[in-house]
Amino acid sequence: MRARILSAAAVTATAVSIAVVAAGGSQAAGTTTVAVKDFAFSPKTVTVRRGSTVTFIWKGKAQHDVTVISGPTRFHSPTMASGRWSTKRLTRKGTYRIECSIHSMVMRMTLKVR
Ligand SMILES: [Cu+2]
Repeated sequence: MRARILSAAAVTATAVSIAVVAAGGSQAAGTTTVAVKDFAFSPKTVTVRRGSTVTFIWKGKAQHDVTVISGPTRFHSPTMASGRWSTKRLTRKGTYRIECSIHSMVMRMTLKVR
């Protein structure tokens, strides 16, 4: 009886950890979202599978952009104060260093494609 209770707890724990991964949006192929706040990207590090896209969602009031400063390919968004912008499908593996070019001292993030 005790073993059955423990195993139910283990199943619950597994379900919770899957939900956490989904909320973090760090692993699944498909679309991952990143918040563009005043003045930080959130999360600061994102890992996606090759072929995924990343959608940036503006949450603050200031103008920001999304600019790759180093990585396998370069891309950048328009400068925006609201709305969302998505990358194309990320087909090249590697580490992309991203910043908001307006607030590059503080707004930086790392996108890993693997
Ligand atoms: Cu900015």
